[in-house]
Amino acid sequence: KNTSIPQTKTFGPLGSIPLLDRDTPTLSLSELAREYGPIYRFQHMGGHSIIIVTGQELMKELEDEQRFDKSIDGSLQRVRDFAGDGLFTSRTDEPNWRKAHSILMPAFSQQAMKGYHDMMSDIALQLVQKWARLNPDEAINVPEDMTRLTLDTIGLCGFNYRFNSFYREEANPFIQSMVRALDEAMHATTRSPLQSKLMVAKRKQYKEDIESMFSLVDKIIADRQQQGDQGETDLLARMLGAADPETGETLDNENIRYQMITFLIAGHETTSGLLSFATYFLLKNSAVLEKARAEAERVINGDVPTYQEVLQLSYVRMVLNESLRLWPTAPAFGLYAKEDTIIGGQYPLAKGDEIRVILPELHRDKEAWGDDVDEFKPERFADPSKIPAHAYKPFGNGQRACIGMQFALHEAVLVMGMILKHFDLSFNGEYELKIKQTLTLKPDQFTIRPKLRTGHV
Ligand code: MNH
Repeated sequence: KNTSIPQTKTFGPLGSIPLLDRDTPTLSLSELAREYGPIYRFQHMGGHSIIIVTGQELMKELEDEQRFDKSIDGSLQRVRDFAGDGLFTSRTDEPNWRKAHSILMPAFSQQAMKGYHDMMSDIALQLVQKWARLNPDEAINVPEDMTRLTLDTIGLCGFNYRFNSFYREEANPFIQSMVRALDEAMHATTRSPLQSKLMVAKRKQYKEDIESMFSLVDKIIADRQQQGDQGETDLLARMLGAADPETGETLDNENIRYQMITFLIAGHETTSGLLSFATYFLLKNSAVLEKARAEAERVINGDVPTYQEVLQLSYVRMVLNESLRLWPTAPAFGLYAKEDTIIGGQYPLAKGDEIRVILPELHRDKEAWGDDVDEFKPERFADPSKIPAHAYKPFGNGQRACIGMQFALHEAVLVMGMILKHFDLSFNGEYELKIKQTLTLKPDQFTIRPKLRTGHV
């Protein structure tokens, strides 16, 4: 027996768009799930609709790559204007997806993190030294400094380029372009094509931003090709040198440009949001903070943890996992049905139907996590065999899951361990969590007062 999928209420030609908060659309979709249940149809403008899924039973089925594949819809289609057929924005059937995937997988393995560890430590130390030299009345804007850290880390590990964000008040011009272009890509999807056409100034800025991103990245590639291999261990060196084991082909320069822009986009906002939320949760949960701090003191011998010590910070890693459960910083991903099918034993889907998995709700499925879903409890991740895998997808799914997961976690554990070892943390006055959404989520205007505990760094 087929049941039709519950449908959100509509407002004439606007579809269900008025139900969305334009600044935090994903949070609105989470709230609608509480009204309509773990699957519902959301009506966009112009008759186009998407199916929202937030429950683990349905997620189990969506994991089947025979029936479902990543979709490049709406805002991702716009991001292609500057990320092209890079890993994140390519369709699985595009030749460069498989090629880049097999060339780059080894560069993101746990083993490969040994090669990035010293570069990650270099940047982490810059953050810690800045915090150690504050005057007593000075506060730190956490998302801003975490963004400095993650951007500089991917710049250095990616292509031996120093954004030097800790030495600037304003964001680097490249990043200003990237953030504006991403913002435009997100907002353009809620405008009609005619509205977008009319915004002449925005379109001009968008074009300029894309050109400025291309020119910086193309120059870095050209410089490297000119100077030749100097023994770099960064991602660029691997992209220029490595061939696809199956075909023997290497990546062309245009695709390398798209991969670099992709790493900058995918690699910095998400990890910085993770570190910011984790800091927030630690401050909110003093027993967790104390346990994590004790681990950092026990495990880390010097000022900076070694590669091995990062692997031993297992409780810190659990804190990050739990933080990604409650506030997954990449909060949704898209799939489409490869053929007509039925999910949940009753809901028919047509070939090509678009699905969005909304993670903050999936991660709060009570059947999977228990009634205390809203509580911050890193202990949920103590035993890997007890993690409900279908209700935990912060890095996406299957072959299209995040290639940078080990990179993000190594970097985040390293810096969190250092912060815990060196500082006492407190809120800067009252703070009530407020979420800011770009393509990713962050705690908005979150400031703290770090106080150096160890003698000096
Ligand atoms: Mn990442 C894909 C989350 C860090 C590079 N990433 C994804 C997806 C999620 C995701 C979810 C799947 C999206 C989709 O299905 O449309 N990523 C994260 C999170 C963090 C993160 C939560 C940090 C925390 N990601 C990183 C880092 C890098 C990176 C760091 C690179 C240095 N991510 C990628 C790339 C893809 C991706 C590249 C696309 C992989 C593919 O489809 O082959």
